[in-house]
Amino acid sequence: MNILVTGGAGFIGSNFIRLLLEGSDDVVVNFDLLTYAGNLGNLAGCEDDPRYRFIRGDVRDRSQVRAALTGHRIEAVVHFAAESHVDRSVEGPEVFVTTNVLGTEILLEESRAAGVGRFVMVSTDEVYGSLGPEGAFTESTPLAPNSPYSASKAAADLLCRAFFKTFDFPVLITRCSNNYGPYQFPEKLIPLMIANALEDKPLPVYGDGQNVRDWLHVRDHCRAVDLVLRRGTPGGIYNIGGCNELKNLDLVRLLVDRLGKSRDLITFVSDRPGHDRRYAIDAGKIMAELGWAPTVTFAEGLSGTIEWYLANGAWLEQVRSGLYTAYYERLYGAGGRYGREEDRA
Ligand code: NAD
Ligand code: TDX
Repeated sequence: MNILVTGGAGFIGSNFIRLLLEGSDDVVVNFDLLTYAGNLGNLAGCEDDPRYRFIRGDVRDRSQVRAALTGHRIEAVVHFAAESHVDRSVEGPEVFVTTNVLGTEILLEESRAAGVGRFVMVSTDEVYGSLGPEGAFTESTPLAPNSPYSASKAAADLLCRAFFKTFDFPVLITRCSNNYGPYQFPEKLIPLMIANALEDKPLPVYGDGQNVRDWLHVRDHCRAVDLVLRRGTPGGIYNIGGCNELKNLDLVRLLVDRLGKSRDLITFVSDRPGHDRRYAIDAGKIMAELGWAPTVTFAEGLSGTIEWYLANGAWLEQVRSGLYTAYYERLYGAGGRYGREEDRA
């Protein structure tokens, strides 16, 4: 197959491209705008593979999307490209609407016109909103997004559903829980805490630190997306999760201990506005229908991830330079949304 992967220079997209190049005969076209989150360094070593091509393009640009689809005779699309960070969507929602909603709509229309035979929408569990202490999201849980990020993902997810219902366009939707692993941008919880701890910088825990996330290794997410791409039922929605719930504070303590740092680095800061309390995924459908199950235990996945960040200081240095520094200061510096209470006083 000729597969267009959007957002392939990001965290999950680059791990997915590596999986495809290692385990299939497919031709892979990576279509990515290279925003602050996109980095061709994430694909180091793939450039020389004759089955891999890169196009710098914007999913909001219809002519670029059309040229990529027709120029490479694309048969399947896996759509990862998005603005993906909740805190940034609190700072500035607009780009989340243009990229995540309009970009998805353009990609759907052009893919349909180009006769694409499979279209995987990489959605998220955040479209379901927040859970109380019991229960888990199933594919029929009503959508109730709480952040501009999750609202934009829900809009994109529903547009995909509409293209299936209205045009019989073969869309497949995945809704996964929190990923971790190599190449994750250090604005997200796990790499941010590792990077700060290595420099003995404060570890900002939002609110009371009791919010719960369900963590899945990125490799297992990618395996699930690959299965849905090849064997999923068109129009189907597939939840993906790790059955691995952790409170943020427990996770941060675990990281600090593994890194041999002091727990005194942990700093409670203001809560994230609209902060979802708990996510938990019922992944029974993909397990029963496609035979998927997580393979990486959290203990081995977290150790491997810590080792990866320790061994890739140059990568960390590079992605944290420039614009990221300004973002970090704006949010976490004195007077910022997540600045320390004592700095604010
Ligand atoms: P990421 O922010 O690391 O990567 C996003 C990529 O999209 C970047 O390479 C960026 O350059 C590219 N991009 C952004 N705007 C673009 C545009 N207009 N045109 C083309 N490319 C553009 O994100 P990620 O964590 O790898 O997430 C990938 C996808 O998976 C997203 O759709 C996200 O909503 C979804 N998801 C993520 C998680 C998670 O835990 N990270 C969980 C479930 C679902
Ligand atoms: O500095 C921090 N302190 C903190 O307490 C950061 C960055 C986060 N947190 C908390 C907020 C969340 O409860 O940690 C938890 C995880 O935060 P993020 O890493 O920002 O992830 P989350 O908001 O849960 O969203 C992620 O999972 C679903 C991805 O970023 C999304 O793209 C995906 O859809």
